[in-house]
Amino acid sequence: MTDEETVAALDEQVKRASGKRTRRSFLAAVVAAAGGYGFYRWIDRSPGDQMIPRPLRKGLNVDEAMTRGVFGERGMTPTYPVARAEELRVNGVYGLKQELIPESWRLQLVGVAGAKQLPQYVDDVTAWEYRYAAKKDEKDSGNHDTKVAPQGEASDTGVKMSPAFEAAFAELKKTQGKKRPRGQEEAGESNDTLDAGTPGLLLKMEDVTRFPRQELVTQFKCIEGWSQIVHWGGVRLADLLAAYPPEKRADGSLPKYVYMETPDGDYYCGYDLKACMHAQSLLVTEMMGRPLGQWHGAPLRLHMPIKYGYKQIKRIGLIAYTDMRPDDYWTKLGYDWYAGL
Ligand SMILES: Nc1nc2c(c(=O)[nH]1)N[C@H]1C(S)=C(S)[C@@H](COP(=O)(O)O)O[C@H]1N2
Ligand SMILES: [Mo]
Repeated sequence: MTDEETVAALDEQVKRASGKRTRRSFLAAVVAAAGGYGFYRWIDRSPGDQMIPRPLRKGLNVDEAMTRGVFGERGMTPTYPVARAEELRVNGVYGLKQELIPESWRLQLVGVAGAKQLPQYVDDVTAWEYRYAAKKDEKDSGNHDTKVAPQGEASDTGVKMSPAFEAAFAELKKTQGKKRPRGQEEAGESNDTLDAGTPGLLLKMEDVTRFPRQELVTQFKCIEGWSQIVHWGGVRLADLLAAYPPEKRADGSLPKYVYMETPDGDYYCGYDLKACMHAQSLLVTEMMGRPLGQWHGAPLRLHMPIKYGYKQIKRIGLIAYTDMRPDDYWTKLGYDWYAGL
């Protein structure tokens, strides 16, 4: 999509906010998808590498260029009957290790056009204080096994520390007040953590769930090699972004990226704006017909079936538009940023 097309898509999403998707638009999508697939097969069967448009080859690996060039983040993921859906395992709990008090949740939105005129505007979104339940059990603190949901917080107490570390930690706590330092996991702090004093919106859950409710039964794929069919419920990320569109740059174009992170900044993901505008990219509040559980990312997580699981951030605290390719937890540790399927 060009920037103009993305703007048009955002406009289109606003018009559709009534929730009425016409049969014709669905048909057009089917025809477009089928056409895309035919074209893909044609390229697939073609000899040599000449079929890949030259600009796409630059700096990109062939797989990514093919997917981007042919589908342009628009290809639709297959969907399944609800009966085939199963309980999703819990995998990866970075950013979830403290138990968030649901009432203290807000969605920070940064880079929105005309934000100052909106009732949810605040001068400093980073000043919002997420509250966490008191620790119940310290015995699993420091457990970084991503397969196991920890019992308590990875805490600053109950862990044996060297005197030198203890002194350094005490110093850190003094400078940071009572706030837990951000980026407590292997990949460390994000390069895109907001500076104090960043203005933006603080949305409540009702600002998110006011969009047409969507259900989707799709395959969730983790790069570790497993996949599961899951029943999701929520709203389209595109609907939220269309309602709070990004500020345009000086030349009238839109920022290319979206950045998200957990309230504690321990887990973070970067996306192309186009991937976020995909009709199957969902802000999830329900799984398997029930409210989303803590370990699956309550109160709000992302499901983006055109990407691997590691892009499907749980417990979203911040969504920010940005011009520069945002930092990404697993990319920092060597995984592909694009992560397309
Ligand atoms: N906050 C957060 N989100 C996350 C992760 C994580 O560790 N923390 N792991 C990712 C990975 S690698 C996967 S496979 C999925 C797993 O989602 P699930 O636990 O609901 O199955 O969450 C993704 N989102
Ligand atoms: Mo994963």
